[in-house]
Amino acid sequence: MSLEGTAVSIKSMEIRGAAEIARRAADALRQEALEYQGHDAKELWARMQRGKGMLLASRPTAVSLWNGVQAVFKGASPEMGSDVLRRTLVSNADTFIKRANEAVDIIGRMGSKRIRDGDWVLTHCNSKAALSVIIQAHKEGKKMEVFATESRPWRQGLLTLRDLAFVGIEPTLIVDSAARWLMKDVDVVVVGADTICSNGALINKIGTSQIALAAHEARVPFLVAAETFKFSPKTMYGELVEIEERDSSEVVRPDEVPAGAKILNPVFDATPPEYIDAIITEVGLVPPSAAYEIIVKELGHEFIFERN
Ligand code: RUB
Repeated sequence: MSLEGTAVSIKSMEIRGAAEIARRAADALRQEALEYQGHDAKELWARMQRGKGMLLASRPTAVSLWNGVQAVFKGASPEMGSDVLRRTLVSNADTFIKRANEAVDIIGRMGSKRIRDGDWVLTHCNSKAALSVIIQAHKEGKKMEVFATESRPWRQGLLTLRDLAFVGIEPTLIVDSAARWLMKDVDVVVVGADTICSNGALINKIGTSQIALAAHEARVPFLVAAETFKFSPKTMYGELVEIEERDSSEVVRPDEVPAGAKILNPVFDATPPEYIDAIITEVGLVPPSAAYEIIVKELGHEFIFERN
């Protein structure tokens, strides 16, 4: 797929999920570098910067996209000459994609220890990292009742049902508004992350914060499965995370809306750190209060100060 095609597919959500958009963006930049036939480093650089801009403009909320794109450019500059520049970009993209894939498996193995035989597990939306935890527990022979929220309006819950059924788990779908009703019987909630802020707040699919609140009230552990590239260096400098709003037609058909009525469709929300029991990353299970440290240690200063 071309770089333009990747950006369009991320925007339309044909490619979706915070980790997947980051991997596919890194891969698109890798292809762009490989396809460049010339020997002019400045021309290659300009082309890559244009591609970077296009990808970053596709969806605003998940910092994984920004981190993935920055990772491709790490240590690269037009001064290194076109061949070295191309090799650097390609190798950076390969490393990012490999590590991102490995992280999901590590998170699964670590997180599964928090699930006990017989547990009722609730998940929201469709997070590969969260599902890795549940699927690993299933592989270890733990019997679970797994509940997936529908995740209106896009209904990612149906993807979750498919992913779980594929490995032999028989999941149950609930509508989003049934989450608090079910919570009294739930043993653990596991969700993914689009962004984790430096203060430990979680940005994830709309409705996550309501589920976290219900879990907190019912004293049910609320776990977040998140690769370290979901942590946001940008928030260290006080930047607020932009919450994407999508077209109202994702919520209702335009002909269903009476004249004078409006539809609001924010697709992510913020969960305060006090409702999060632990964040399962590929470098360990950490409290939300460790977010600042994760950003500094895992994403590095060079990364943090790259602000464009
Ligand atoms: C997806 C979503 C997921 C996170 C984490 O939203 O909120 O929970 O992206 O997913 P959307 P993963 O469908 O709007 O992209 O663990 O797969 O990165």
